[in-house]
Amino acid sequence: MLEILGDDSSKTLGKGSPLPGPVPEGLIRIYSMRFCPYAHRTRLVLRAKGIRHEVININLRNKPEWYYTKHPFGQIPVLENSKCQLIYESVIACEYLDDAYPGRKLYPYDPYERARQKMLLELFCKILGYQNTIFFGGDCISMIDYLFWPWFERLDVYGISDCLNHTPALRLWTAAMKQDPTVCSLLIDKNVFLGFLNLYFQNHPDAFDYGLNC
Ligand SMILES: N[C@@H](CCC(=O)N[C@@H](CS)C(=O)NCC(=O)O)C(=O)O
Repeated sequence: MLEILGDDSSKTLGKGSPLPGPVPEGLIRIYSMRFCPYAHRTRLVLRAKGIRHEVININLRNKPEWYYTKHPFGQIPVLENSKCQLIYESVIACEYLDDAYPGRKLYPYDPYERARQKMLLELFCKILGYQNTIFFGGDCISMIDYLFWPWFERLDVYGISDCLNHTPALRLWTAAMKQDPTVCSLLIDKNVFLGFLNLYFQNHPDAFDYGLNC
C-alpha cells in the first residue's frame, strides 16, 4: 500500500519556517501546493506508480527563504530525493519518476509511441478532437492522460464543463478518467477549490491552506 508521509493536505510552509531535513533513504519528497495543476500532475504519477513519498506544501505568496535553493524561481512542483537531487518542471519530473521507479510504466516503451505522447502534449489543444481510443495513448490510461487531466478536472470548478458538450470523445475520456482509482484519490472538492480561488484573488495569505482544519 502506498505510503504518503507528511500528508497531501498538510499546512503550507511560509517565510521563517525551518529548512526541512534531508530526505530519508527510500523516500522521495515533493514540494507542492494543493491547488496547483502542475503539482497535481506529479502527484498523480507518484500515486499511479505507488511511490512512497512525502509532501511539503509551500505558501506561494509567502515562500520560505530557503525555497529558492530548491527551485531558481521558487516554483512548484519540485522533487527532491535522498541524494539531494532536485528535479523540477512537471513534465520532466513525471518522466523522471517513470524512469527512476520500477512498476507500471506510464510512458509507452515503444520509442514512436513515446514520441507521439510528447507530440500530443506539445499540441495539447489543437489535437484534442483527433484521438479515436478511450485514452490519449490507447485503451489504457498512460502518462499523457495524467499530464492533461488536472486542467480538465478544473473545468467543472470554473463552471465551463459545458465546453465538452460538442466533443463526445472528450466527454467519454473524462468519464473514463473519473473511474481511475489514482484520479479519484486526488479529486479536489469543488467548494474547497472555489474557496481557495476566492481567497487567492483577494491576495489572502491563507489561501493555500483553505479548507484545512488546523
Ligand atoms: N512549467 C512549470 C510551471 C509550474 C508553475 O507555474 N507553478 C506555479 C503554481 S501552479 C508556481 O509555482 N507559481 C509560483 C511562482 O511562479 O512564483 C511546470 O510545469 O512545473
